[in-house]
Amino acid sequence: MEVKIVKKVLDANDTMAEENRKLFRDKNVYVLNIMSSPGSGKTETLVKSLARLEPELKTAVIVGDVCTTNDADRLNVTGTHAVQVNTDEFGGDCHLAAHVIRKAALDLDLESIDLLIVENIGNLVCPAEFDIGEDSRVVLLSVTEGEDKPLKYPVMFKLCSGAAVLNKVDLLPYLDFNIDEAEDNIKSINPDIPVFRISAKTEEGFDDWLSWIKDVVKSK
Ligand SMILES: Nc1nc2c(ncn2[C@@H]2O[C@H](COP(=O)(O)OP(=O)(O)O)[C@@H](O)[C@H]2O)c(=O)[nH]1
Ligand SMILES: [Mg+2]
Repeated sequence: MEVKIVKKVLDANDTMAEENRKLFRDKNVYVLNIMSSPGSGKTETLVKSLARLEPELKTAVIVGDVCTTNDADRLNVTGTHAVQVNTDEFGGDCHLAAHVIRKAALDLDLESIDLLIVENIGNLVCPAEFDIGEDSRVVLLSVTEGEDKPLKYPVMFKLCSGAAVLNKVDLLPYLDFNIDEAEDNIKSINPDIPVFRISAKTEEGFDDWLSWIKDVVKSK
Protein backbone atom coordinates (compact mmCIF):
# COMPACT_ATOMS: atom_id res chain seq x y z
CA MET A 1 0.00 0.00 0.00
CA GLU A 2 2.72 2.43 1.07
CA VAL A 3 4.80 1.52 -2.00
CA LYS A 4 1.84 2.35 -4.25
CA ILE A 5 1.33 5.75 -2.62
CA VAL A 6 5.01 6.66 -2.90
CA LYS A 7 4.97 5.59 -6.57
CA LYS A 8 1.93 7.80 -7.21
CA VAL A 9 3.64 10.80 -5.62
CA LEU A 10 6.75 10.25 -7.74
CA ASP A 11 4.68 9.75 -10.93
CA ALA A 12 2.83 13.02 -10.28
CA ASN A 13 6.16 14.72 -9.62
CA ASP A 14 7.63 13.38 -12.90
CA THR A 15 4.65 14.73 -14.86
CA MET A 16 5.08 18.19 -13.33
CA ALA A 17 8.86 18.02 -13.87
CA GLU A 18 8.27 17.44 -17.60
CA GLU A 19 5.98 20.48 -17.70
CA ASN A 20 8.69 22.51 -15.97
CA ARG A 21 11.28 21.25 -18.46
CA LYS A 22 9.04 22.42 -21.34
CA LEU A 23 8.54 25.84 -19.69
CA PHE A 24 12.30 26.28 -19.18
CA ARG A 25 13.00 25.17 -22.78
CA ASP A 26 10.41 27.63 -24.15
CA LYS A 27 11.97 30.47 -22.13
CA ASN A 28 15.52 29.34 -22.94
CA VAL A 29 16.52 29.11 -19.28
CA TYR A 30 19.23 26.66 -18.17
CA VAL A 31 18.38 25.07 -14.81
CA LEU A 32 21.01 23.73 -12.40
CA ASN A 33 19.91 21.82 -9.29
CA ILE A 34 22.51 21.91 -6.48
CA MET A 35 22.39 19.42 -3.63
CA SER A 36 24.47 18.61 -0.54
CA SER A 37 24.18 18.07 3.17
CA PRO A 38 23.43 21.16 5.28
CA GLY A 39 26.49 23.36 5.80
CA SER A 40 28.73 22.07 3.00
CA GLY A 41 28.69 25.52 1.44
CA LYS A 42 26.00 25.62 -1.27
CA THR A 43 24.98 29.17 -0.47
CA GLU A 44 28.53 30.46 -0.02
CA THR A 45 29.56 28.84 -3.33
CA LEU A 46 26.59 30.46 -5.06
CA VAL A 47 27.17 33.88 -3.47
CA LYS A 48 30.75 33.92 -4.76
CA SER A 49 29.94 32.29 -8.12
CA LEU A 50 26.97 34.47 -8.99
CA ALA A 51 28.83 37.68 -8.17
CA ARG A 52 31.36 36.64 -10.84
CA LEU A 53 28.84 35.24 -13.36
CA GLU A 54 26.28 38.02 -13.13
CA PRO A 55 27.98 40.44 -15.54
CA GLU A 56 27.91 37.74 -18.26
CA LEU A 57 24.78 35.77 -17.39
CA LYS A 58 21.41 36.88 -16.05
CA THR A 59 20.74 34.59 -13.12
CA ALA A 60 18.07 33.74 -10.57
CA VAL A 61 17.99 31.36 -7.62
CA ILE A 62 15.25 29.37 -5.94
CA VAL A 63 16.62 28.40 -2.54
CA GLY A 64 14.99 25.90 -0.23
CA ASP A 65 15.25 25.58 3.53
CA VAL A 66 12.78 24.34 6.11
CA CYS A 67 12.74 27.77 7.79
CA THR A 68 14.18 31.31 7.45
CA THR A 69 14.99 33.58 4.53
CA ASN A 70 18.68 33.79 5.52
CA ASP A 71 20.00 32.28 2.29
CA ALA A 72 17.88 34.41 -0.06
CA ASP A 73 19.04 37.48 1.87
CA ARG A 74 22.71 36.42 1.40
CA LEU A 75 22.20 35.65 -2.30
CA ASN A 76 20.31 38.83 -3.20
CA VAL A 77 23.38 40.90 -2.30
CA THR A 78 25.12 39.51 -5.43
CA GLY A 79 22.67 41.14 -7.84
CA THR A 80 20.87 37.88 -8.62
CA HIS A 81 17.15 37.49 -7.95
CA ALA A 82 16.81 34.91 -5.16
CA VAL A 83 13.47 33.54 -4.04
CA GLN A 84 13.26 31.62 -0.76
CA VAL A 85 11.02 28.58 -0.38
CA ASN A 86 10.33 27.38 3.19
CA THR A 87 9.03 23.83 3.37
CA ASP A 88 7.67 24.18 6.92
CA GLU A 89 4.58 25.62 5.20
CA PHE A 90 3.89 22.16 3.75
CA GLY A 91 5.07 19.79 6.44
CA GLY A 92 8.81 20.50 6.48
CA ASP A 93 9.62 18.49 3.34
CA CYS A 94 13.26 17.38 3.00
CA HIS A 95 13.35 18.15 -0.76
CA LEU A 96 11.97 20.60 -3.33
CA ALA A 97 9.29 18.97 -5.46
CA ALA A 98 8.52 19.91 -9.08
CA HIS A 99 5.25 21.70 -8.24
CA VAL A 100 7.07 23.87 -5.67
CA ILE A 101 9.67 24.85 -8.26
CA ARG A 102 6.94 25.65 -10.78
CA LYS A 103 5.14 27.98 -8.39
CA ALA A 104 8.39 29.80 -7.52
CA ALA A 105 9.56 29.93 -11.16
CA LEU A 106 6.31 31.53 -12.33
CA ASP A 107 7.05 34.45 -10.00
CA LEU A 108 10.38 35.06 -11.80
CA ASP A 109 10.90 37.03 -14.99
CA LEU A 110 11.97 33.92 -16.94
CA GLU A 111 12.23 35.84 -20.22
CA SER A 112 15.21 37.78 -18.90
CA ILE A 113 17.04 34.87 -17.19
CA ASP A 114 19.79 32.71 -18.71
CA LEU A 115 20.55 30.56 -15.69
CA LEU A 116 18.22 29.47 -12.89
CA ILE A 117 19.94 27.76 -9.97
CA VAL A 118 17.98 25.70 -7.47
CA GLU A 119 19.67 25.32 -4.09
CA ASN A 120 17.91 22.25 -2.79
CA ILE A 121 17.13 21.41 0.85
CA GLY A 122 20.25 20.19 2.63
CA ASN A 123 20.47 16.40 2.76
CA LEU A 124 22.08 13.63 0.75
CA VAL A 125 18.99 11.42 0.34
CA CYS A 126 15.55 12.80 -0.61
CA PRO A 127 16.33 15.62 -3.06
CA ALA A 128 17.90 13.16 -5.54
CA GLU A 129 14.59 11.31 -5.87
CA PHE A 130 12.69 14.35 -7.15
CA ASP A 131 13.11 15.47 -10.75
CA ILE A 132 12.28 19.19 -10.90
CA GLY A 133 12.75 19.64 -14.65
CA GLU A 134 16.38 20.69 -14.31
CA ASP A 135 19.00 20.41 -17.07
CA SER A 136 21.72 19.16 -14.77
CA ARG A 137 22.52 18.39 -11.18
CA VAL A 138 25.55 19.24 -9.09
CA VAL A 139 26.45 17.59 -5.80
CA LEU A 140 28.66 19.38 -3.30
CA LEU A 141 30.73 17.66 -0.62
CA SER A 142 32.87 19.61 1.81
CA VAL A 143 36.17 18.33 3.11
CA THR A 144 34.86 18.29 6.69
CA GLU A 145 32.32 15.56 5.90
CA GLY A 146 34.54 12.49 5.36
CA GLU A 147 35.82 10.79 2.19
CA ASP A 148 33.30 7.95 2.47
CA LYS A 149 30.10 9.95 1.96
CA PRO A 150 29.83 9.11 -1.77
CA LEU A 151 29.95 5.42 -0.82
CA LYS A 152 27.35 5.89 1.92
CA TYR A 153 24.96 7.92 -0.25
CA PRO A 154 25.59 6.49 -3.74
CA VAL A 155 22.18 7.38 -5.21
CA MET A 156 22.87 11.08 -4.73
CA PHE A 157 26.32 10.80 -6.33
CA LYS A 158 24.94 8.66 -9.19
CA LEU A 159 22.00 10.90 -10.04
CA CYS A 160 23.97 14.15 -9.78
CA SER A 161 25.70 13.46 -13.06
CA GLY A 162 26.46 17.07 -14.06
CA ALA A 163 29.38 17.73 -11.73
CA ALA A 164 30.68 17.11 -8.23
CA VAL A 165 32.27 19.87 -6.18
CA LEU A 166 34.67 19.30 -3.30
CA ASN A 167 34.40 22.48 -1.24
CA LYS A 168 36.35 24.08 1.64
CA VAL A 169 39.79 23.02 0.35
CA ASP A 170 41.22 25.96 2.35
CA LEU A 171 40.64 23.76 5.43
CA LEU A 172 42.67 20.77 4.14
CA PRO A 173 45.85 21.66 6.09
CA TYR A 174 43.89 21.30 9.35
CA LEU A 175 42.17 17.99 8.54
CA ASP A 176 42.98 14.33 7.86
CA PHE A 177 40.65 14.35 4.84
CA ASN A 178 42.20 12.56 1.86
CA ILE A 179 40.86 14.51 -1.12
CA ASP A 180 42.19 12.06 -3.74
CA GLU A 181 40.37 9.23 -1.98
CA ALA A 182 37.17 11.31 -1.91
CA GLU A 183 37.46 11.94 -5.65
CA ASP A 184 38.13 8.22 -6.29
CA ASN A 185 35.01 7.35 -4.29
CA ILE A 186 32.93 9.74 -6.38
CA LYS A 187 34.39 8.33 -9.61
CA SER A 188 33.76 4.75 -8.46
CA ILE A 189 30.05 5.63 -8.55
CA ASN A 190 30.07 8.04 -11.47
CA PRO A 191 33.22 7.51 -13.58
CA ASP A 192 32.71 10.33 -16.09
CA ILE A 193 31.65 13.11 -13.73
CA PRO A 194 33.79 16.27 -13.67
CA VAL A 195 35.06 16.95 -10.14
CA PHE A 196 35.99 20.49 -9.07
CA ARG A 197 38.10 21.23 -5.99
CA ILE A 198 37.18 24.66 -4.69
CA SER A 199 37.11 26.95 -1.72
CA ALA A 200 34.10 29.24 -1.61
CA LYS A 201 35.98 31.22 1.02
CA THR A 202 39.14 31.96 -1.01
CA GLU A 203 37.68 31.27 -4.52
CA GLU A 204 40.51 28.81 -5.22
CA GLY A 205 39.50 26.55 -8.13
CA PHE A 206 36.75 28.93 -9.28
CA ASP A 207 38.07 29.48 -12.82
CA ASP A 208 37.42 25.86 -13.87
CA TRP A 209 34.16 25.63 -11.95
CA LEU A 210 32.76 28.84 -13.48
CA SER A 211 33.95 27.83 -16.97
CA TRP A 212 32.01 24.60 -16.62
CA ILE A 213 28.85 26.53 -15.71
CA LYS A 214 29.26 28.94 -18.63
CA ASP A 215 29.85 26.04 -21.04
CA VAL A 216 26.74 24.09 -20.00
CA VAL A 217 24.56 27.21 -20.14
CA LYS A 218 25.85 27.96 -23.67
CA SER A 219 25.23 24.36 -24.74
CA LYS A 220 21.43 24.60 -24.24
N1 LIG B 1 36.45 27.66 5.55
C1 LIG B 1 35.43 27.62 4.69
N2 LIG B 1 34.17 27.80 5.12
C2 LIG B 1 33.16 27.73 4.21
C3 LIG B 1 33.39 27.50 2.84
N3 LIG B 1 32.20 27.48 2.21
C4 LIG B 1 31.27 27.69 3.15
N4 LIG B 1 31.84 27.86 4.37
C5 LIG B 1 31.15 28.12 5.64
O1 LIG B 1 30.37 26.97 5.96
C6 LIG B 1 29.16 27.36 6.60
C7 LIG B 1 27.95 26.80 5.84
O2 LIG B 1 27.92 27.40 4.55
P1 LIG B 1 26.58 27.58 3.73
O3 LIG B 1 26.94 28.20 2.44
O4 LIG B 1 25.54 28.25 4.55
O5 LIG B 1 26.16 26.04 3.52
P2 LIG B 1 24.81 25.39 2.91
O6 LIG B 1 24.00 24.98 4.10
O7 LIG B 1 25.27 24.21 2.12
O8 LIG B 1 24.14 26.42 2.07
C8 LIG B 1 29.18 28.88 6.65
O9 LIG B 1 29.67 29.28 7.92
C9 LIG B 1 30.16 29.26 5.55
O10 LIG B 1 30.80 30.50 5.77
C10 LIG B 1 34.75 27.33 2.40
O11 LIG B 1 35.06 27.12 1.23
N5 LIG B 1 35.72 27.39 3.38
MG1 LIG C 1 22.22 27.24 2.07
